[in-house]
Formats: sequence, structure tokens, C-alpha cells
Amino acid sequence: MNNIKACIFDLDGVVVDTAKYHYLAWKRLANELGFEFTQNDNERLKGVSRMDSLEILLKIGNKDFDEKTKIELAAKKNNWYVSYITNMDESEILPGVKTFIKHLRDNDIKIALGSVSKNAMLILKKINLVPYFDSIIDGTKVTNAKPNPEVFLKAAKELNMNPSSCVVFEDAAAGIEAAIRAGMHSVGIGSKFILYKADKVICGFENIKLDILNF
Ligand code: B16
Ligand code: MG
Repeated sequence: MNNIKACIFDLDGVVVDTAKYHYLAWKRLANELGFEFTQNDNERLKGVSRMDSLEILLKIGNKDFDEKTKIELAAKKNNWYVSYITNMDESEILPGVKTFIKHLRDNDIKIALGSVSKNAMLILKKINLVPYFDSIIDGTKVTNAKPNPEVFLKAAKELNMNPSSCVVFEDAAAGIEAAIRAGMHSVGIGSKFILYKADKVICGFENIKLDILNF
């Protein structure tokens, strides 16, 4: 397992599939503004901050608003999103994730969350996963969204680890880029065509072995 001492997990798309709730809320906003927003469009929002997501959405609908209205629209979307995630429970943890995290902890590997979502803590509480993390860095603690490495560097700092001892698990290309810029190893969760910059790409955590940490 060479020098890996810490694993940093992205939240949306890695630990849980909250992308479907983001999609429902963004689609509702688009429809209210009078245009369609497809699941394909939603791919462009993965790993992107809330305000940057709104900008992309408005571009798709060919709409523009002043800053104050944009903040109101983002808040409206977020209220809908929060109402959807309120019903989440442990059953929504993606297959194999909890077993893998427990296995890592049993092997003295530190665990961190590296998410740009401001709702990450609420989600972790809903799915009862808070006690498994040694450090939780979320959208309330960072100013720069991925691909900026801030979120992962803050996690490494809180864990007191060198970036080169950390591996990032990410489902978004922007997140893999952030891991690279942080000087960390990376494992992509999803398509190797989208996550081609990652050191390794897997489709999920089921049957994952500790040797995934061999780089
Ligand atoms: P919020 P991650 C990201 O989470 C999502 O992938 C992205 O779609 C979302 O816009 C962003 O969080 C901000 O989320 O509106 O809840 O603050 O992948 O970094 O865990
Ligand atoms: Mg993600």
C-alpha cells in the first residue's frame, strides 16, 4: 500500500447520488423560467459550485438576470434541493462505500470529505456517516470550487498529511483536476473517457480491495 495514509472522498456522485436531486431542483427552476433542462445538461453541473451551476443553466436557457435576482434564483433552487434531501437515509449510501471506509479505518488510513457542497454536513447527518470522517471540508469552508485544489489541500492540512500521501476519490473531471493540482493521487468513479486524467478509474466501490491504494 506504499505511502498512502489518507483517503479524501468527494460526496455527490461518490458517497451518494445527490446529482438526481440537484437535477430535479435545477429542472424545476428552468421550467419556471420557461425552458427545458435535460439530464444531459445536468452532467455539466457535476462538481461545479452553486452559483457557477446557475450561470451554466441560464446560458442554456438563454436568460440573463442582475446579481440580486441570480442570488434569489440560486436560493430558490437550494430550498427545493434541501426539501428533497431531507428524506435521505442510510439506504442512499452508494454500494460498497461504507464497507470500504470501515476497511480503510481498520487499516489506519485517515478519512476526509472534500466536497464543495454547502449542504454536505446535512447529507452526512442524514446518512449517519459523520463519525467515519476524521476531517470534513465542505462548501462552507472553501472559497474556490474545483478544479481549484483548495478543498483537498484543506483536508490534507486538517489531517496533518502531505498531499503525496493522499488519494482523492472523485466522479467529476473538475475534481480529478483539483486532485492533480493538489499533488495528490486520484481514483475516478465513473467513465474512463470523462475521467481520463485520473491515475485509476473504477465504476464503483463494490468488491474494491485495499490494493487500489497501490500507485
Ligand atoms: P450546493 P460535490 C457538488 O458536490 C455537486 O457535484 C454540484 O452539482 C453542486 O452544484 C455543488 O456540490 C454545490 O452544492 O448547492 O449543495 O452547495 O461533488 O463537490 O460533493
Ligand atoms: Mg461529485
